Amino acid sequence: MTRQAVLAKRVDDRPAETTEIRGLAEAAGYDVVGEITQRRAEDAGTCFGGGKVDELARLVAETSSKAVVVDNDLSPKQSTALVDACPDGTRVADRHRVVLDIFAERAATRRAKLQVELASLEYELPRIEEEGDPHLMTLAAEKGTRLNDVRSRIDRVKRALDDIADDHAKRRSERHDRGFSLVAIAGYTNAGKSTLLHRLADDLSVDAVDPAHDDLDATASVENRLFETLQTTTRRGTLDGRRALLTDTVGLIDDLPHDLVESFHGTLSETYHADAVVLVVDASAPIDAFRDRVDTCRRVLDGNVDGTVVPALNKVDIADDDALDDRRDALADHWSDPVAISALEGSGIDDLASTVAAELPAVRCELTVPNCDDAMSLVSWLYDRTSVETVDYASDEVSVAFTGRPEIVSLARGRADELR
Ligand SMILES: Nc1nc2c(ncn2[C@@H]2O[C@H](COP(=O)(O)OP(=O)(O)OP(=O)(O)O)[C@@H](O)[C@H]2O)c(=O)[nH]1
Ligand SMILES: [Mg+2]
Repeated sequence: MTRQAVLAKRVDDRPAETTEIRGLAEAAGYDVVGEITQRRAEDAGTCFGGGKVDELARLVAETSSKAVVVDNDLSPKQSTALVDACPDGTRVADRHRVVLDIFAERAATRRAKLQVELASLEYELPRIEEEGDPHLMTLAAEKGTRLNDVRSRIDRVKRALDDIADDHAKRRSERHDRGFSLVAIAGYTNAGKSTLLHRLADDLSVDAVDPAHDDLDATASVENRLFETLQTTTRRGTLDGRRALLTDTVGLIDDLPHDLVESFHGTLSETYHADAVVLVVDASAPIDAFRDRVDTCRRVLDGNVDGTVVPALNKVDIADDDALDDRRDALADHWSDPVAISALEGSGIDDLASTVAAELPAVRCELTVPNCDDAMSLVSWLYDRTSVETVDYASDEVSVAFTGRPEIVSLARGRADELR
C-alpha cells in the first residue's frame, strides 16, 4: 500500500540534494507528492524555522499527505513538535526511522529480524524517555514500565544475536577448512553489488556445497531500489581458478546512525573477516555524492577489515572518460588502482576476478605418494579443496601439483607423509 508523503530537508550550507531521501522514501513505500527544503542553522525545537514549519503543514494539508519524511535526524522533541504542527494523524519519520522501516519491512531471516528489532528499540528508548508529562503519576508509572520492558527486551535480543554471531565465526572457519577463500562484496547501497555477485558466481548452485547454511539459498535480487539487499547472500565462484565463496552484503549509506550500523554487525562481520573485499563504487554518481559515498565506505572499512580491499569502479558503461578520471582521483585518497567494470554488461569482470584472486592466501605445492587406494582418495580430497593443476600416475607413484589455501596445503602434506 503506498502512502502519500511530503519530503522535508534542512541543510546548514551546501545545496539541499533530495535524490537519496526520495529513493529512501520510495523504498519505504511512500509516494512522494511534494517537498520543501531550507538552508539555515538547526532550530533546537523544530529543526526548521517557524515559517518553514507552517509551509510544511500547509503542503501536507493541500496534498492530503499522511506522512512527512525528513532527511535529518530529529531529536524526540523536534519530532513531537512537527507532529503537533501538521494536520492530525500525520506521521513524521526522520531519516533514521525511514531506514529502520525499510529494514523492518524486508528483513527475512531471524538474524536480520532481530537486528532490526534491536535498532528500533534503541531508536525508541530515548523517545520514550522524552515523551509524556512527567508530573502525572499514572503516566510516569506507565512510562517506567514501558522503559523497563524495552530495556529488558534489548538485553534479550542482544543475547540472541550474540549466539548467532558465534555461528558466523564457526561457519567462516568451516568454509576455510573446506578450501574456500571468502570474498565479500561491499559498498554503498545501489552501487551494483548484487549484479556483480551474479557475474562472478558460478552457475553451480551452492546448495550442493553447503546445504546447512541459511545464506546460501536466498537469491540476490537486483533492483534499482535502495537497500534491495538486506541479508547476506553467498554464492560459489571460481576466481582465476581459485575456489571462493562470494558474499553479497547490505549496502552502506551516508549518515547511517551508528547503532544501526552496529546492529548490522552480522553483515559487517562478513566484510571485516573476509580474505578480500571487493568495494563496489558507482562511477555514474555525481562527483559530490561520489566523494561522500567513498567517505562513508572508508569510515566503515578503515581499520576493521582483515583482508585486502579491491576497489571496483562500477557502471562505467554510463560514465564518460573524463568523469571516470575524476572518480579515480577522488577514490585515490583512500584506495588506488580501482578496476573499471560494468557489472551489468560484463566488461572488466575477468580483470577484477584475477585482481581479487591474486589477493587470496594461496600456496602452490607438489606431492608424490605411493600409488595405492589411499593415494586416490588424497587426490579426490585435493580436487574438493584446491585447484589441481596436474596428476601424473606412474606404476608405483602418483604426483599431484595443486594450489590451495595454506592451511589446506599443510593438511595435505600431513596426509601425504602418512602414506609414505
Ligand atoms: N548501467 C549500469 N547499471 C548497473 C550496473 N550494475 C548495476 N546496475 C544497476 O544498478 C541498480 C542497482 O543494482 P544492484 O545490483 O541491485 O545494487 P546493490 O548494490 O546490490 O544495491 P542494494 O542491495 O540496494 O544495496 C540496478 O538497477 C542495476 O541494474 C552497471 O554496471 N551499469
Ligand atoms: Mg543488493
